[in-house]
Amino acid sequence: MRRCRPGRPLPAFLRATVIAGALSALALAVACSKQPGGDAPPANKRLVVGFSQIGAESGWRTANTKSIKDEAEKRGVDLRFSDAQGDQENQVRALRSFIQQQVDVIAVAPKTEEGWQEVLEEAQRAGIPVILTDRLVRVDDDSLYVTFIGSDFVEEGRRAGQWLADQTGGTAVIAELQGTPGAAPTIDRKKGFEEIVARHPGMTIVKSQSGNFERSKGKEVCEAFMRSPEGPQITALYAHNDDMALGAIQAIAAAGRRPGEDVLVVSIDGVRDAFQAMLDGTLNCTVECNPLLGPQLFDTIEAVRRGERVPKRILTTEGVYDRSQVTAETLASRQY
Ligand code: GYE
Repeated sequence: MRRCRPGRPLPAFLRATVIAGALSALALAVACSKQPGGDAPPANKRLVVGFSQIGAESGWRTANTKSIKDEAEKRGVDLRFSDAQGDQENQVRALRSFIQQQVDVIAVAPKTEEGWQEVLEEAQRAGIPVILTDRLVRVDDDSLYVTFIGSDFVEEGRRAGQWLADQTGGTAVIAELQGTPGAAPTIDRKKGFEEIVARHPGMTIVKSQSGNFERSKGKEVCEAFMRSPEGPQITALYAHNDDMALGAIQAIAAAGRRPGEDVLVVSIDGVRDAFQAMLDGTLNCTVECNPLLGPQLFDTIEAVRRGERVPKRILTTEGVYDRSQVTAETLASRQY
């Protein structure tokens, strides 16, 4: 269990179960090994992994980077880490550089879904397996990547919507802060949430705009929501991540409304600051999305290097936290 500290029992609702989504396992051994005949590499050769990260836009991302770096160090992996500073073109350049360096495996957290076909083909031609972590891409041929390790973002959106429907008896005037345009979690979290809204005629989304997964942008966009003609009617804010919700909470308060009371706030991630806000009473609910993907990522990379088959989709399961469940102890036990 990745989030349970050894020797320290946690409440049942904190115990996250990591499940390997046993979906269609593809024969990956051939694509995943540069050895003739698919033989595993010599055991004493240090594994070289190139990892392209999106940037540092949120608390989630910072925790994700740390998890991956820590795990690489623990396992003695030579990690070539590249921070794209929020620019997908830098990610494509990083992948090309990893190909040139002939790394053993490439891992990437792709900023948006589109724009990966060509560079993934280049990696495939070079015989370098690519693992998608955190976010999915849209490509013509899914043999261009070995597996996708990450959360079910549609389900997260549904969970946020369901929480709001339950809380309000299906009546809410909603403002939505979307994540980065074109990013898998933005598209999917919107979709899942809208599915639930569509089932409740009393729930309407009156505002929806991107806050780019950033706290400052979330605040700025929410200020505009509050100033708009619909502003005074808004009774709920749904943010695609905690950071934007935390920015929005400031904007709601500045507009003279009580966040958590006059305007219910629900978001996704479950970072420590969100738990603090739930304790303070300004955030109502966070849907967990676990960033601690390092152990799972390197387990998968090592399996690929051994020539083993891995599932095409590796899923993490996560919980939903309502502020009524949150205590100082819950906050203290959060690892991110
Ligand atoms: O929710 C957000 C981050 O891709 C799941 O990206 C990730 C999202 C996460 O910046 O906080």
